Order: sequence, then structure tokens, then C-alpha cells
Amino acid sequence: MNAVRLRPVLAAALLTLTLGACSSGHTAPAVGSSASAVSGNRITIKDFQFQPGALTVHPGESITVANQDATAHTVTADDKSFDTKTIAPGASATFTAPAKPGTYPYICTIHQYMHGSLTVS
Ligand SMILES: [Cu+2]
Repeated sequence: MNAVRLRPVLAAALLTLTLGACSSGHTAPAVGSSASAVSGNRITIKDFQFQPGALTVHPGESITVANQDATAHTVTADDKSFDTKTIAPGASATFTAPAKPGTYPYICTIHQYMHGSLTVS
């Protein structure tokens, strides 16, 4: 019981320390900084569209696909060189870009009118 009660106090103390350190040093703490800057290889599926519709990456890079629709989708290369398989609504998947440079058209196998293209260079 004591441990449970101590936690908020500790957290508050730590927060105070952190805020104090920040205000004396940096004027702008890293609020809102996002990890997306680390890797821009991202395809978002929304409203039955791949965004961006054309993406260029380096050979072997990993690409994250975020499905923001309320229905399942896939990212499947026409030549099957990559395939996320089914991505559930709200879920994400990652696939690896082909090692061979070129342009790889892909579709969603569930909705085959959905088209995108991945260029490896
Ligand atoms: Cu789909």
C-alpha cells in the first residue's frame, strides 16, 4: 500500500525536476517531436487509396504500411516481390523493398482497383 501511495509523489518530483532542467536549458522541449523523421518510408491507406500513390525507396529498405480505413487491405506487388498480406483496420504492417532497382506496381488484392507503385533506386 505504501508503495502505491509513494508513486504519484515520486512522479511529481521527477516531473518537477525535468521541467526545471528544461526551462533553464532549452526553451523548446521536444514536445511533438516524432520518430517519423527517422524513417520516411511509410504508406498510409485511407479512403481506399494508397498515400503516397508513388513512393521511392532504396533497395532493401523497410516500408511501414498503416491502414487507417475501417476495412482490411493489402499491399501486394503485381509480381509478388512483396506482400503485406491482410492488414486489419487500424493496424500496420512492414515489408521489405526489393533489392533490385525498378518500379514495382502494387495493388490491394481485396480491392484490386486500388493501385500504387513503389520505385526502388
Ligand atoms: Cu483494399
